[in-house]
Amino acid sequence: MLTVFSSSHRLHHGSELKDGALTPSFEKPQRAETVLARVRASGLGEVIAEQRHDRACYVAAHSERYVSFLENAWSEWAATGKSHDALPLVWPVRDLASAPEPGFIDGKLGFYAMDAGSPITAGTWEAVRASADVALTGMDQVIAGAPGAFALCRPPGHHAAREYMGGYCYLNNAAIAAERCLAQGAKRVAILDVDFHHGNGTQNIFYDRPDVFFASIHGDPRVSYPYFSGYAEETGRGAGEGCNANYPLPRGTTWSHYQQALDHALQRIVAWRPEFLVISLGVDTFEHDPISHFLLTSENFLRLGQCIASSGLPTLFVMEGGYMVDEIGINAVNVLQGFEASA
Ligand code: SP5
Ligand code: ZN
Repeated sequence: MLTVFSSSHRLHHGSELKDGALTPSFEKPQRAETVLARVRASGLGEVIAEQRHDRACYVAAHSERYVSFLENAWSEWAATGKSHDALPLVWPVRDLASAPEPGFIDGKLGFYAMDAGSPITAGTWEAVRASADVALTGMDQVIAGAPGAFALCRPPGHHAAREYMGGYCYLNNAAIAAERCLAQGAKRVAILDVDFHHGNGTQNIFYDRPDVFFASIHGDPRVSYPYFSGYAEETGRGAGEGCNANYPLPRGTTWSHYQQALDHALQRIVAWRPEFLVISLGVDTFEHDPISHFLLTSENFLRLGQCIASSGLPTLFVMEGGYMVDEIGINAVNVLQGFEASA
């Protein structure tokens, strides 16, 4: 299987507000380097660089003003004399939600963010754009006929909604890849999100769309980030009703229970008859992940890849979360090797 990778991810490394203190982000450059090293050591296949894609490919999944915000945020922040990471400090909650876009960077940061976990640094935009290009380049390979491809994206994307960043995510790489399929002529694309956290951004982007089916298996939002979405009752809206499927699972979930949700999600996807499948591949479901609460083993990730292959669909794997850096490479590549072994 081909892997797409961009060294530009190294330009993004920042801080997050965790347990009330500013600390180095769990989402760090070493994550992608460890996965790349495992891809090479395992002989998975060729590694290629990303191809630059048009800005319109990002705007397909996001609003114009949000992409402009991401492009300009660092320079607007730096113009106020600051050199440390930009993080939001005020948000337009409930009754303030219809406020217009502020004209000053401190207000814009809260307007376009869901949390204080997504810092903007000097190199963030270049890394973010390259990460979306990695997903687009991988998707182009699958559209051209590859049965599978791996987009080794960093930063991740699935918490990024049409108009806000969050959870270490800025552009939604999986959503941008799905939009690419549709722009190239596909009629139906499915996205399956197996990251520990609900893919709220992907759900947001496609919630009223009949041409993209979104399924997510994740920690129950009653007790797990992002807390405000991921309930089973969220099934889509309007023309998109029935095209969104959430599988919230309790803390401590092991493979036997996880696999039941996975089989159900894959059955629904296959029955919906998509032309392509995008996997939001987080491996923070691992038993030793430092910020998550499922108990999958490294061996279980091989099984996960086998189950995905059973759908028989051309599949793009898009890297999302996974914070146990020692094993992130083994676990991510196990999914890909499990897929290849039974594809
Ligand atoms: C892409 C992705 O996986 N994003 C995850 C973002 C999670 N951010 C907040 C996690 C808060 C967990 N609290 C940590 C407590 C550790 N003791
Ligand atoms: Zn996650």
